[in-house]
Amino acid sequence: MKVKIGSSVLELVQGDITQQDTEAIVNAANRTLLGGGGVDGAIHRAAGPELLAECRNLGGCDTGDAVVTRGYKLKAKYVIHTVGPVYQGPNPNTERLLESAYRRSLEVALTKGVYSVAFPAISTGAYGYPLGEAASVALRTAIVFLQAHPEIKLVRFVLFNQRVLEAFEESLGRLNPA
Ligand code: AR6
Repeated sequence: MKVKIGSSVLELVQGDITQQDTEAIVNAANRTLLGGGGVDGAIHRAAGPELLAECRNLGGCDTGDAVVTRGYKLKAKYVIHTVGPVYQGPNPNTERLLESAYRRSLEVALTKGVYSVAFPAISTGAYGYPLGEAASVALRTAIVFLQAHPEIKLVRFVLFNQRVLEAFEESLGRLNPA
């Protein structure tokens, strides 16, 4: 599924984020930036040990913030590491932090002149954010950002399985961006 936001494209695909050829991919990391399971583990395995070596020098990342490293063995030139919130029930602060993780990732992409970014569904695995709600925050934030920053030409959400893809498709259908 693909929609135009101004002159940019927002795309939903099922797949593995480590295989993406966008200029940057986003990692759903934890505050230590020292690796973990899920998408974080997959990205570190695919990028090779130099990624962890660079992350060690960054001194961590706050929840809702993002930092950038090189992509090493990945096709993507950069990895943008962001930290989503752990879900603890419906709470405007949790939602604000998830929104911030997406927005800060895109702001960091702009600082590197990146024009294409692939995201996983941040916080929807180990961090337990309900899929439908996470999809709506993710898509709303990306759409608002693309409307303000046409320099980013492509935002691709890479959803790991059919269930996550369908949640994002339903949410995008409801948002119905012009
Ligand atoms: N490509 C795309 N999506 C993936 C991949 C992949 N290769 N692997 C998993 N997913 P999670 P979180 C999906 O748990 O909830 C880590 O240990 C998965 O199906 O990776 O933000 C970190 O170090 C789910 O929809 O991230 C943190 O400690 C989504 O990615 C913690 O987990 C996010 O699941 C972060 O938890």
